[in-house]
Amino acid sequence: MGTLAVLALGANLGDREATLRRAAHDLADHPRITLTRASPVVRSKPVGGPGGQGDYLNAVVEVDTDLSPFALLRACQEIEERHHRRRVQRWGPRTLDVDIVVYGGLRLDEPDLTVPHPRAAERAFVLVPWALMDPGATLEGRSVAELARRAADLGGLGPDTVPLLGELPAPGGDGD
Ligand code: PH2
Ligand code: MG
Ligand code: MG
Repeated sequence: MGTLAVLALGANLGDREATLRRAAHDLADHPRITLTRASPVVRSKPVGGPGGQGDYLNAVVEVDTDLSPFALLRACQEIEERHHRRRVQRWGPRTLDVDIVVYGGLRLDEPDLTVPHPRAAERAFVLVPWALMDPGATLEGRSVAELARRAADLGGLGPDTVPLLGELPAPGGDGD
């Protein structure tokens, strides 16, 4: 048993749903990452960034990993690159974004990585799928579901959700 981390996935270019699904499988296939839960996929209006972007699909997953936060970040970036992420413009359209939302109870503020994610507590496109995945989840002592209800972008979320993954494969390894 390593550390439980929550990762946020977003896509607004290309075959968004297929990309999110493949990214979840890529995470699950990583030798040092076990995918423990996955949220449904929600549709969301873009928050911030240049105008004229397409809608996003967003989801979150929970992983169990013995990677350090920076190694987990690197793994997320490798998966983004595999799905043709190009860093052109801050908050610009992207085929895939994979962000670390929380890493256990760690608080970290480094130039390349801040956890908890500095904007997660106010973004319905992270909070809503997270609360759907884990209704009892908390973020720094606050209910994720309650934060979701208060998020300014809540109205930009579509009412429809689709599953990210079917039943998760039982994690391998040597049991508990
Ligand atoms: N990601 C951003 C900026 N804005 N808006 C939505 N709806 N979904 C996102 O994933 C998203 C965003 C920066 O990473
Ligand atoms: Mg992001
Ligand atoms: Mg990112």
